[in-house]
Amino acid sequence: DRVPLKRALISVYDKTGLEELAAGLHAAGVQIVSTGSTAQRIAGAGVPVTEVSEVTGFQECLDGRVKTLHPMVHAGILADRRREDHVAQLEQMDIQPFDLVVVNLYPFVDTVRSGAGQDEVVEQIDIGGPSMVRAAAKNHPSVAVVVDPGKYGDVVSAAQQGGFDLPARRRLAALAFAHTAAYDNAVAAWTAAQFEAEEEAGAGEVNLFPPYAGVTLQRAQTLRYGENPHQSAALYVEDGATPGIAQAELLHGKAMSYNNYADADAALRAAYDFDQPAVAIVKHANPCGVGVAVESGEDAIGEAHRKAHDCDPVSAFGGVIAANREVTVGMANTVQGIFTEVVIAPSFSAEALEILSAKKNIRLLRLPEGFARDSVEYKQVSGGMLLQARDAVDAAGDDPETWTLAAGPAADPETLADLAFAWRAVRAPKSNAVLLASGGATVGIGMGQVNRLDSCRLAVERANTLGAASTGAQEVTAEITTAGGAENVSGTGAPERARGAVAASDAFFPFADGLQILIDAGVRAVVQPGGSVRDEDVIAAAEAAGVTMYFTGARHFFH
Ligand code: 93A
Repeated sequence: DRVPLKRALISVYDKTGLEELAAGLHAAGVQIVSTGSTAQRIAGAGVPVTEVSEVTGFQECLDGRVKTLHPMVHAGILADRRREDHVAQLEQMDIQPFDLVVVNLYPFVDTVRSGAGQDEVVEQIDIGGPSMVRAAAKNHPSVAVVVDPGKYGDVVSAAQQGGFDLPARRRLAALAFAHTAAYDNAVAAWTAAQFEAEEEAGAGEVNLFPPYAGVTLQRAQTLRYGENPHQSAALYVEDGATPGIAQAELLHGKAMSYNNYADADAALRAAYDFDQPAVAIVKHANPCGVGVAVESGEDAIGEAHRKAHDCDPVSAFGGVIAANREVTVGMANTVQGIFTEVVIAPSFSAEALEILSAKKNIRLLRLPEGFARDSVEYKQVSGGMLLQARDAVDAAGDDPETWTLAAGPAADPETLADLAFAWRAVRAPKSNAVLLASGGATVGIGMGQVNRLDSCRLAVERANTLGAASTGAQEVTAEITTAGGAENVSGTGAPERARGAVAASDAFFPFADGLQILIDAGVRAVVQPGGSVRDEDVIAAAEAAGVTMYFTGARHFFH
């Protein structure tokens, strides 16, 4: 059931690997027909090629809008060679069949993402390309279709070996249909978005062009199981997406689990909010410690890690650690003494990699080149999905220079630096989030509570019961974990770290009671959005205690 490759039609926007493909096909005796700049490139490589206009007897026209849309091309692709009547008709009309179609499409999605105007985007809606791809995919009993330059090696091998067999042609056809479907989905989504933007004045500002539209999702990995062992799960990657955790490379350790991926992504969210060397340790999608280096020495990232760890050594047991700088020997030496699930970072020094690789159960993950967060976030809801522009610490009000002093004396530079740190860090824990910080480190995080009062209590309690009698606390953790549970355990002899710390709240205090808990615990300065109807009560409580309080005017819920 192989169809020998005698005549190929090649029309590609992305010219990657084109010369090698053409040379390989030619050497295997395949005749090549091609369009404008594709043909030029092939001829330039010294490979004989026939212009498609020679085949159609018709010049490309309308600035290339009509190049291959012609019966000499489409009958050549669509004739079912198993049918005598089709073969006879081709002969009658003097049309030669194609056995291979290699096409990739105009870069529609990339053009949208580049911020191009409507006319420019419209010009990038490929019509002739998808027509050839769909025709060839439909006629896969007679024709092989290739849309992915990554497959050119297979094409040349097939040409040398008498063509693709039927199962291979069927697989190629399925990929081709998925490709044109995703492409048209992107075109439809963009067209609708233009329409909506024009209807709702001002809505055009945020381009919510769905990141999944026009993107072919490929199954990259079957995961052992999902959030729980009875759930099946897989990792999919987006072709051409901003490189992220899905493209990270596992340098050491067992395969990543579903929860590892989710937690590592949450840790990256926290660590990459900072310009300085920063580390975040995550458990169950929430940070249990965030630290930044104040000194810019050789082991700055090690300093950031130690600070993050000392926030809550109990919870850091079995944690997922993200660093926004190369992992150094200093950091590796500390981490190797702590049971850790995953370390993810842009790189690892050779020695750090050696030290950490000695541990069998740790997973070491290197971020891809050009790692960045997607500009749009999406979340499944039953029956659909929610889309939003990504939250970042770039809202009006996030810059401390724009904060309003609402109560107490203005902060000295050191306090202000701690407040700025706390404000960045409080974006990472799930709402309601209240976070205590000191010296570039979190010292108590209250998160995920259904009221802000409980988040305040939790932050204070953690600051005062966990932490940096840190070796002691680690020993306690190890004992308890062997006994079967590490949660809700107090370290012994921990210092009262709430006293003198600063606090940040991800949204305003609806009443003065939450703030009062922080004040009673000795917190010296607070930053919060402000904007509650009871702001006056909240301000009065801060004033009465002589506590500094800034309003940002921005909030950072994270659900
Ligand atoms: O403008 S089109 O929609 N009209 C066509 O007839 C047509 N034929 C091929 N676009 C068309 N193509 C596309 O041109 C292909 O999908 C490919 O992306 C590109 C290759 O053109 P060139 O060889 O001139 O670079």
